[in-house]
Amino acid sequence: MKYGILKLIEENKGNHISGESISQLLGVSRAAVWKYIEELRREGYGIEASSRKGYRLTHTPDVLNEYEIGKYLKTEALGRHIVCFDVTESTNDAAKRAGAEGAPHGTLFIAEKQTKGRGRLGRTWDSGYRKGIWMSLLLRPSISPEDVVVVTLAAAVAVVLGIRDVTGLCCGIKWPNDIIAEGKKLCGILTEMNSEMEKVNYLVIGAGINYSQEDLDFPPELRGHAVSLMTLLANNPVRNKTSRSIIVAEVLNRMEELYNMILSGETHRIIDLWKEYTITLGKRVRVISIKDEYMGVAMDITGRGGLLVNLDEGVLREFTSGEVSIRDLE
Ligand code: BT5
Repeated sequence: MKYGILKLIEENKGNHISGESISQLLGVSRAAVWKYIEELRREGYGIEASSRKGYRLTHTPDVLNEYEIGKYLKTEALGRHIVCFDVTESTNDAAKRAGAEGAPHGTLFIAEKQTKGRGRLGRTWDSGYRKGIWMSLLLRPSISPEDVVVVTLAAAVAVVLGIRDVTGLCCGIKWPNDIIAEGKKLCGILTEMNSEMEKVNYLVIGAGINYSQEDLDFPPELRGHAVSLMTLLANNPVRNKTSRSIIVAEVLNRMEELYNMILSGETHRIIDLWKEYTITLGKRVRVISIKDEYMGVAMDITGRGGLLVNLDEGVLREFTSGEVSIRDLE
């Protein structure tokens, strides 16, 4: 109801709409309309109220909610249920809990701040209040567990394409799924799954996209290594037309296209797109696996998303997990 009222006010584009009209159109009391307007103002919407003329929208804040994201969504399933938190520990944890409780395929969990944002292997993900897009998507794909890595690759491609669609900015993908711009990390992706031997019960794809941090907003150890979208768009007029909601929606729009390709057996198209945007292939890399460290040249990505490296000792080896550092970026 709250966003129904907002929609009516917004549709009047700069004109006033009376409380009476809203209450008649939506079938709620005028007192209720007033209460919802107050809630919207607390969320940051500028709504002017005049006793004679009614309400007028004067400012839309950069908040993440189902209404703002929904304006730009073209999907059928992804993001059609959205759970928004002001503060939560980790949206991946929220998505996993909901996954276990039967939440529908495509549900999006998104937070203004995470207090325990996670990276891979227990690392932390810095997730400051309203500074980024901290989101997790719950998927229920009918694929086998070994194909999950392709969904992760698709998520990286979706972030790159979504950002490019909105801003024109071209980012690169560092294997397996870091999004890099100007040599710094703009986004990280954490995929977690609940599966049986043959079957995935649900998959959670978490993405953290830095949006408005200045260098000093990052903890000291990340400065110079992390970057935000607004920093990348400094002096670019697109900056003022971009919002976190648009980016979220466009990433989901792209993700649904790619996800449908996977379901229809076209995983090679995901791999091809991933290769088009990667900055890893053809570079000298150091691969750090759980046990060892290797040096070589990254040659290719395999059909199941592994990285094929021509090691210095002359052997070709596939890595399916591990850390890669690209010598040129070090
Ligand atoms: C990742 O891990 O890059 C996956 C990050 C996923 C974060 C999202 S946010 C929504 C969802 N909910 C969660 O709890 N997580 C997901 P990894 O490859 O392990 O990289 C982690 C490393 O990136 C850290 O050890 C830092 O060095 C660095 N890092 C931490 N915060 C960062 C940030 N905001 N921007 C850039 N780098 C960061």
